[in-house]
Amino acid sequence: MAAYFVGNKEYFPGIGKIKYEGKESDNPLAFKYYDPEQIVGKKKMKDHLRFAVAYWHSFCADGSDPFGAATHPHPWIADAGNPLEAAQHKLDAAFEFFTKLGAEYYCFHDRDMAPEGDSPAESEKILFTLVEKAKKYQAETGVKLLWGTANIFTHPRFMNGGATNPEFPVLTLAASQVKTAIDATIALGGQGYTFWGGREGYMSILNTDLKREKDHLAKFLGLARDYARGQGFKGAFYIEPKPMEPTKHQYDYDSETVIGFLRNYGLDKDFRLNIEANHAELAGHDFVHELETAAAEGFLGSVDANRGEPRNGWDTDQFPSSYYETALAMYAILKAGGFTTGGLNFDAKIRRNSVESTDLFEAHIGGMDAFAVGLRVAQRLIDEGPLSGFVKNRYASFDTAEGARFERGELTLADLAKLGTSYGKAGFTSGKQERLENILNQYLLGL
Ligand code: XLS
Ligand code: CA
Ligand code: CA
Repeated sequence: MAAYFVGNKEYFPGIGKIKYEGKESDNPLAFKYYDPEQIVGKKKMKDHLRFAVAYWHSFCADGSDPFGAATHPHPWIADAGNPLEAAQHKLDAAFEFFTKLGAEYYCFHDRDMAPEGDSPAESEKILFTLVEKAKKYQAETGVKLLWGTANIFTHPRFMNGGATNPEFPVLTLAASQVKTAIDATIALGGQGYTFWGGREGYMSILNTDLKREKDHLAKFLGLARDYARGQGFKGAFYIEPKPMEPTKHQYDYDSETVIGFLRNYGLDKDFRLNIEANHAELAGHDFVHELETAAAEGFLGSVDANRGEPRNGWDTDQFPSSYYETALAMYAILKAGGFTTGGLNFDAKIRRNSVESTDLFEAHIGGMDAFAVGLRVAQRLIDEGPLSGFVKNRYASFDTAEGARFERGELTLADLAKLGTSYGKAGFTSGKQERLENILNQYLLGL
């Protein structure tokens, strides 16, 4: 992929294509571990990791927070005469960034790419002006769309929800946005379509018919799927769990909850999960717990690669930097067979005080290096099996004889009880947690 800038202006001047220079390099604008062409296991690093840049954080977020004004004055907005022109320049900047960084994928919401018009029809027209341009840039650069989505949470009309809004007219407006965003995703050859229900939950149970809202959500998701399939969409649908924020309670709380919900409403054939590290933390789980829970039931689809701040109770969306976390995450992903339609989307933003244009590059470089390290450690763990061997052995008593009969469903509770009287003293086998943690540390440092 050649570094490319489109339009007339270079938005990241002085920065060329980011290269792999290896771990001895002290160049902040080079990869130390992410070597896209390097083979790990049976695939190239880039094909394992399938990195995506999040349009909303990298090109729309302006550094503002509830206590302070914007700190990231984007040149692609400053040099535009109107919102449509700004959106076009933003697209130019985005493709310049993707290609210089060497990320092969991106993800976007409808409203990230294009401003809203005065009516749904006008909004659709504006979005498609940008989609046509994005399609051309994709063809020229080889960058692909990992997934698209609709923002049905920012506009004030969605203050009481989108698909779960108590007012039917609002639900129809949400539907018109989702339909158009699906059309845009299909037009761009998107490999997935994501639903994150930021306002699909409630603030107060006193004004909420929880059962009705969940039924509406399920119906809405089913209709969206039917529409997309009818239009020939072959990709994956993702639900992205998050327990709260901006609602007090979000229906898509965590992996386990979403899997139950999908099965309950017969949506489990088409929908998979998009797991975000920061959301896992907000749900009181480890990132790897959410991944393993999804993988155990065949629901692991894609990942929003970021991190939270354990001492803050909100969604800080920081760039991933912990090798420990990325190694465990990649271990879970590789064990599940790796990504098919999914990938690692950096749903992460640079800090409010990261105000130099190189900061956005350094943030992504660090995240990509962190996952490259995680991948290599995970592949070694798989090849050499120090953890899986232990785990397998731990359950060995279910592999043969009566244990195996229990797993096959051939024993009754009375059978088990009878066996129980014959075993005598059992259960005093070490879990060896400390040894396994030591082994993991050895592997982490063994690069
Ligand atoms: C917000 C979510 C959101 C989704 C896409 O917390 O992470 O950005 O990923 O709508
Ligand atoms: Ca996310
Ligand atoms: Ca988040």
